[in-house]
Amino acid sequence: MLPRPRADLAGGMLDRMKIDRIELHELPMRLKFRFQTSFGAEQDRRILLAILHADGLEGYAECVAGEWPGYASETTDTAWSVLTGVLAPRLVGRSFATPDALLYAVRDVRGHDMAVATVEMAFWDLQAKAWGVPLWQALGGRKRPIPVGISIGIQESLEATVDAALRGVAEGYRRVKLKIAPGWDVAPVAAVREALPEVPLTVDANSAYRLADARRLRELDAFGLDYLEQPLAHDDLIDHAELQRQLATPICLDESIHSPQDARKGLQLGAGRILNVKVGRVRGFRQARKVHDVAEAFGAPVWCGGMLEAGVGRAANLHLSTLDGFVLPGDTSSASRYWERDLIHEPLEAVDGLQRVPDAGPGLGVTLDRDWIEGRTVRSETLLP
Ligand code: OSB
Ligand code: MG
Repeated sequence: MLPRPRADLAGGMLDRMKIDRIELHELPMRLKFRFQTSFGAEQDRRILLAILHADGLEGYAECVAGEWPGYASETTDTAWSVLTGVLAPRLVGRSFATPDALLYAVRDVRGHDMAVATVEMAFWDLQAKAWGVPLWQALGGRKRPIPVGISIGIQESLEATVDAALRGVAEGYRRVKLKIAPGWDVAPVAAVREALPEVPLTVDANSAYRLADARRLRELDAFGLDYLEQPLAHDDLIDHAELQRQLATPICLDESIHSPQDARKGLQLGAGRILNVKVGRVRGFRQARKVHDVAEAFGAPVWCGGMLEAGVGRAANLHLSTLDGFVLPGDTSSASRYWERDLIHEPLEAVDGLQRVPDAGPGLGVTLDRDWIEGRTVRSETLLP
């Protein structure tokens, strides 16, 4: 099929795409490691893969909801329920010219951002494929190698933590992020800093602290961290702003940011100086791009967070990371760090801490390993008009 011209560049009307059906698949995928954070541990992921069909093309997206509502209120099951019962009836059989139009059709759906993002992201992939352009180009990014770091879960010992950090740096990763929690903070940071005096080092508390812990968190100022990620409550900006006034280390907001409005309020209040952008957490690429733009207006750097994604979600993160404001290393490390085998054919492997943006065709630039997916699928549903 010939690529259609990009109508918005040509100055014409955008073609609408009619969503004929949505396929959902649930695949159990076991991580190579048990990932422990302040909110829980996970190893057995339940990957929700969505395939949108329109005009003979397929758009892919992975839902980033976890198995347990510890990081966010959504789960694989709530997303499945909202996709089948709320979103599909609004979207299947209808035509949309842009992701904005698709989002407008579900504007009365409060929350469930990860479920909404799943269809929005798949629609971007569809549209980029229809235009015959890579997703990064549709998003307005610039193709470049994407610097990535690693996120190290809470380990059983300081030695194991230092080992994991040393291994990551030996593999070329550009930043080390340690998960922390009360009782597991200054000691692992001090141990890793001693072993790696120069490495860009950060910590992520996933909301485990309270403002009353400010004195403890101030001890982290001694280690030259690039940032302290989401120390306080997921729905709090006021106390983050107070804490930021008491810290030298920049705060990076993750769980607190669900929209460009949240980004504006957080940065205006001084609740943080850096943003972690996760496309699923902010309802899709359109809002992720706006969060990026708000941060740019405030002079705040952003980076692309990870949610232990398989290949489709990892590819989406790499395309998003091509926007100019993504200046800090993201969490999109090599797929082989997480999985024995991925659900796409293309290996998404970092070399010297840099990931290539996948380019096996337009859109996301990845191809599904259909046989493997079929063999592993434990639940699937095709949503028709
Ligand atoms: O807070 O960034 C987080 C994983 C699941 C839920 C929340 C977070 C994370 C990570 C993992 O830090 C990042 C990755 O995918 O490597
Ligand atoms: Mg985080």
